Amino acid sequence: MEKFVVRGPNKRSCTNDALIRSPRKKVKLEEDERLKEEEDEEDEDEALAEFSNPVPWQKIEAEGLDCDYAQLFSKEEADKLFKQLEEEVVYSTGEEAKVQVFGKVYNIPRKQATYGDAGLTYTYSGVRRSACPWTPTLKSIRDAVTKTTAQTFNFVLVNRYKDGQDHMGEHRDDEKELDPLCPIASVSLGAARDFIFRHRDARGKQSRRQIEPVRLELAHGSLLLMNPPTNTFWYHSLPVRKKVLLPRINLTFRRIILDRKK
Ligand SMILES: O=C(O)CCC(=O)C(=O)O
Repeated sequence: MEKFVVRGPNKRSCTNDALIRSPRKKVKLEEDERLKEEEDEEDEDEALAEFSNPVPWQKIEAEGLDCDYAQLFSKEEADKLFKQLEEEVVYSTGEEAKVQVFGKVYNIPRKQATYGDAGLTYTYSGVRRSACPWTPTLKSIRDAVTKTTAQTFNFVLVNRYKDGQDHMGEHRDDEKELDPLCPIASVSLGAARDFIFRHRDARGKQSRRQIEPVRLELAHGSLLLMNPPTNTFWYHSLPVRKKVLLPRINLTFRRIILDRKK
């Protein structure tokens, strides 16, 4: 997929330069230039190999919705990552494990943790959260996502669902501190769960329009990219699924703007 390909900067030098030099120097310069061009081509091939699509991507599109979905990790890799995260991630407790919705405080129906670059905070559902330092596994998953997407991330929200009773209500990831140009990269490990997008104009009984929801199943080891402007127009949720008996961990990698005026 072309959008995941990163090409190195165009390093070709200006050919006019050679015209004002002596013929011997000119030949030497041309030789240097040819070697450099060959090197540049090699760099470009490496960049292509590194960032070109290693997995079959599936495009998911609707009005104002632009997502890419792929299997990022094999079953063996995903099993190992899940196990490592179970050992490394420390989830919030007490006040930090609550959210505020329309002024009311609720326990969140899952476990949550936030990791990222030093000093970062992220406020959502009325609660401000600080980033814990990256664990080795979160860092390596972040790097795998960056390698595949050519996007950088400085924060991750970890959600752990003990089984299908744990869930996440409809919301948009549209907080002001998120870089609006950066996709949100969602990595799923563990039990497969349904994930539903609903257009903002098609919610509730009073909805203005009839737009079909978009439903996906997020598989073990998968990566879902929610590209802009998806989070402007579409809410998403992870509904209760009583038949799901196994745990799931979801990581949403985000880019927080560093110098946003408060
Ligand atoms: O667990 C999931 O897949 C949903 C996560 C999510 O919606 C979020 O982190 O905003």
